[in-house]
Amino acid sequence: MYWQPEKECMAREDLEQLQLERLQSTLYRVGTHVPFYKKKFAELKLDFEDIRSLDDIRRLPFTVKQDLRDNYPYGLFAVPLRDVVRVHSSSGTTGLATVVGYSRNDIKNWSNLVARILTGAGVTRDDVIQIAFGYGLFTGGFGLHYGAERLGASVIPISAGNTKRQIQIMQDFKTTALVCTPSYALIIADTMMEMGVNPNGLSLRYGLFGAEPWSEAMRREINEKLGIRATDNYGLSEVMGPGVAGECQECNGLHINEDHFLLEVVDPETLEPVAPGEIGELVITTLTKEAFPMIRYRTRDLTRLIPEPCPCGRTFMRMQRIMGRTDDMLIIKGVNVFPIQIEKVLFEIEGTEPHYQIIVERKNHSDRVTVLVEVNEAIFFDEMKKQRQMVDHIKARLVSELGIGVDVKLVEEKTLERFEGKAKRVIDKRKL
Ligand code: DLL
Repeated sequence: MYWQPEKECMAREDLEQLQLERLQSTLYRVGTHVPFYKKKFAELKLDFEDIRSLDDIRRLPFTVKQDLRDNYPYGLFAVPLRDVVRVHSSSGTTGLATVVGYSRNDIKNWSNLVARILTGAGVTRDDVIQIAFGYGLFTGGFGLHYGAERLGASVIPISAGNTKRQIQIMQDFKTTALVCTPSYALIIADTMMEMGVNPNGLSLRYGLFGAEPWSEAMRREINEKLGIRATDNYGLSEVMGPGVAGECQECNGLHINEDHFLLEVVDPETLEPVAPGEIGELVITTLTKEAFPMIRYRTRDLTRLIPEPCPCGRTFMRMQRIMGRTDDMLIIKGVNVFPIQIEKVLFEIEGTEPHYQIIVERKNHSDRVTVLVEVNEAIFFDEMKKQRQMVDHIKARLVSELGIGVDVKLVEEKTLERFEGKAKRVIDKRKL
């Protein structure tokens, strides 16, 4: 099932031609209307008419988060505010917020792109979609909302939080699709158990989760606990919000909406393209955005492209689920570790609860990592010996997955902080 089959199943040749035309008009737009780009192009003695092939994109400069901050609030807008119908903002964990804007046309495209992702996941206009992302400056709530309305589904704009009420509404309103972060989906599942609500008695069938990294093991856990089919979707406010890429029902990589975004994967150190299929940092250029175009935005997200065609019939390239952000990568004794690698191990161990936290400290000039993991009551109150065996077991599994040893501490159920939006998995005390 497709939302816009004429686009989603386009021949590659036609797609590339369309991308090039759209890239050229985007460059014209930013080169004439955005002083920041005008100056950068002039410094590089770059005439946007020199960009004659998609590969020529490598001649263009990168844009980074700091550029958005330096031009706060409206410096990178390519249209006058009069033509902006919506503003969103991402707070980020450090520094000044960044502001992004949308023209009426941008909102229309955004809605269609999100409708594609919903359709790809199996959702139709007959579905009842509960949107448990925050509504507000965060792009998750409104982004999914407009897409779901565009699809013609029945939308419940409940926003994030008040978990018991979420479940009550899910029962009463016969919700068929849940939209939120994967970590919040697990909190909803746990709360259901506490309330004695049997998920099999609900109408829930689909879960569309995104906005944070999650592992395949976490998907299995959510699918089992909620009795649904969970799919992953990706996006970021700097280039639009949700709607950049999403999984089809094959659940094997996220199709990138390539007619609106040009993606590159580069080595974060050298900034050169990686070999096809290799892991690197995702760099995104918007191809249709009017109010807030972005040229070669460095996302800091790590993934790899999957060049093989997908059995679903879409010709849009897939990317593997995001491994993590370069900012969240831990370097322990010289080895690179991502939180979802730790998550994968924890989810596979009998007796652990799907809630964990990773503490990083610097002791005696070297980084020390402690993984806190919740365990069920039976284990927590068991004899010391059994607890020690459990810790040793987890440590051994982590060593074989990560290649290095980390400390493990078992904590009682429900003691780690819960998040209704994006979960914060890593507490880096080196930065405090
Ligand atoms: O999180 C947009 C979004 C909302 C996407 C709802 C999907 C669903 P930001 O708040 O700007 O925007 O955060 C963007 O979140 O650079 C990634 O690091 C991370 N992220 C988003 N989706 C995924 C995902 C929204 N599916 C940042 N898997 C991005 C892993 C994700 N990380």
